[in-house]
Amino acid sequence: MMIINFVTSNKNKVLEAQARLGAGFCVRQWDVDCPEIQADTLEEVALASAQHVIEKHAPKEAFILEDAGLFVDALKGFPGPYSHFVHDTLDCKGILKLLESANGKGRNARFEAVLVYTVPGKKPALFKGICRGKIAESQAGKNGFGFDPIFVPDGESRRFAEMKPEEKGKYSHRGLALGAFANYVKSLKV
Ligand code: ITT
Repeated sequence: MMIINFVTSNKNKVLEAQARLGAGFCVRQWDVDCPEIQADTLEEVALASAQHVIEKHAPKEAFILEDAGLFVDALKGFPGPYSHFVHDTLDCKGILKLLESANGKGRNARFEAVLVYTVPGKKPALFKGICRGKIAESQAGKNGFGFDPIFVPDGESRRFAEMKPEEKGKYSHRGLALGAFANYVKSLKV
């Protein structure tokens, strides 16, 4: 069993990671103070956060952390790396309002996640996951977090918030990044 320290303030991310990685991994939340810088790409934000954790806490164990965001086509990729702030301010309702006159392809969007894996003394490794889909016309569902009540992944008719963590992980940006990470750590062991 491999222990994974996940630096995040978000319990849902830990739940999703455990559901996606399964029994061979034990995901532990490490909720250390980690200010999120504002930058134009998820990669920059995630790497800066990892660097902050290393400098401030000098961890002796490996850890992962992740930065994610929702990119709406009709809004030219907004809110993207600003998703946390926009969720706190506009919330799902605000995104629906911005898309009021959009239909068909105009509601296309994607979630992206960049996961950083840091082993003490080594260069960080990055894994990216992209999940395409669309913004629903209304909110529904109680599961998940953030923009899950308004996002329908391609190939599904349900929103993320209407799925169990295991189901969401099959499609999600986080699930895809975690899958690539799991393959990487497994490949190091053989
Ligand atoms: P961290 O402590 O891990 O940073 P966070 O909730 O701030 O937790 P992010 O900065 O990675 O997470 O994500 C920014 C926002 O993007 C987040 O607040 C959500 O509103 C949204 N988001 C990211 N992943 C999501 C997902 O899987 N489902 C719904 N919304 C998501």
